Amino acid sequence: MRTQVGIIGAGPAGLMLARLLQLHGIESIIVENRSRDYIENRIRAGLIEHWAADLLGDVGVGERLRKEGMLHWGINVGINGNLHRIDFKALVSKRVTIYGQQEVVKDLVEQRLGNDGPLLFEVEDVTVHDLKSQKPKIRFRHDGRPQEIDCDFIAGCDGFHGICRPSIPDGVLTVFERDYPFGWLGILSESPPPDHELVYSYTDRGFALYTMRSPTLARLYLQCDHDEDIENWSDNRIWDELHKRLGGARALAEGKMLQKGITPMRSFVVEPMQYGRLFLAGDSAHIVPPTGAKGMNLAFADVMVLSRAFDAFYKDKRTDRLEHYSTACLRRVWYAQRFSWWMTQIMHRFPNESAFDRRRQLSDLDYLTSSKAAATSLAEQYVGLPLD
Ligand code: FAS
Ligand code: PHB
Repeated sequence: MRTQVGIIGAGPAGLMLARLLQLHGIESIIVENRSRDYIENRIRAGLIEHWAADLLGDVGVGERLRKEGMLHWGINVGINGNLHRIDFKALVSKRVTIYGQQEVVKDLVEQRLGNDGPLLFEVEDVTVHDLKSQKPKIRFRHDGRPQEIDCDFIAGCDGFHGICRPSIPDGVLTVFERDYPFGWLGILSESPPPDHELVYSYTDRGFALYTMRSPTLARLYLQCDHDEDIENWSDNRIWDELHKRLGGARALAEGKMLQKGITPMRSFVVEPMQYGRLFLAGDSAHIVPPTGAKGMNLAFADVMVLSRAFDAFYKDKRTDRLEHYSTACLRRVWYAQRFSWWMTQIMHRFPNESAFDRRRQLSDLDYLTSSKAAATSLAEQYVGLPLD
């Protein structure tokens, strides 16, 4: 097979890149090692920044988002049961949209297959080759048969555990990382969320986040130990802790738990985000703790930069944007890293924190919820900084 851009991974990054390239008249083939059913039911992010929701509309996959997505013009920050609302409309005239990542994936897959865009599911043994040549290759097995795609470029959109980043020779990439001494125990429950907007709750018992997928489907998270075993958490114990960490600020309805799991918390960035004709985008190049809800949005920002660079190459034979790809992306990546780290350290209890740090953290929360300037800073970053 031959194409202009070979894309590895059908997550938000890979699918959005393929759509943007299609709109620029650039060919691509997506190879994905999971089934369609698996990727369309994988529960992950749920919050879409202002510009990213507009982008989904602009590329023609905004219809269901407009009908089913929930526009939020603010969030609540709870401090031991006292809720303080951060009013995005008043502070930055922008909103966020609550719409499950798997719904975004479903819409993009439907658009792709609906337009006969090549998308191969359940491929195996994917490898990349000749990355420093003018004709890099993707090799894999599909339906048991060895296959090869000749490309001009390869986009590594295969997530944190993919094969693209590890395919770059040792010594080329610089890794920046931080692990956090806790994780998030997340549940999906057939019950109404405690508030029509998100509640980020700091309590002496630890952090909790009360979000949703619909007015009758709550998505709830609890800070837990990083090496926690989900077996130790019965449904009753989870509900009991979720009530306690709401601190009576709102009533919390219980319901049937449809899914529960633990997500580790890490900050991770590799520089540069390219090697020869291999370009990394999304989680394959960077991971943020979900506290700032930046994961999926950063993936979209990367492929906006990458698709424009490919367009400049094919339309005007320009290579400057391709050469500048990493630098262009990394400024926003580090903004998101800083914001996600800051949201994480201000909202969570850290084991072995000093008495000084405890007081400083409470003062940080007090300043955030009583200073218009501090609230505006959070708001502008939370709704999504404008794309350069
Ligand atoms: P993805 O990981 O989404 O997609 C990569 C794709 O590549 C996958 O479909 C994978 O199957 C495929 N792939 C992997 N290896 C391959 C190979 N060798 N060959 C072919 N295909 C391959 N963000 C938030 O903002 N809020 C959240 O609540 C949140 N929850 C999360 C929970 C979990 C468990 C995880 C892992 C992430 C979560 N995130 C959350 C972050 C998440 O939204 C990511 O940022 C987002 O999925 C990144 O999109 P992609 O870069 O496309 O990577
Ligand atoms: C979610 O809805 O899953 C969600 C929202 C905000 C976050 C993290 C997760 O910060």
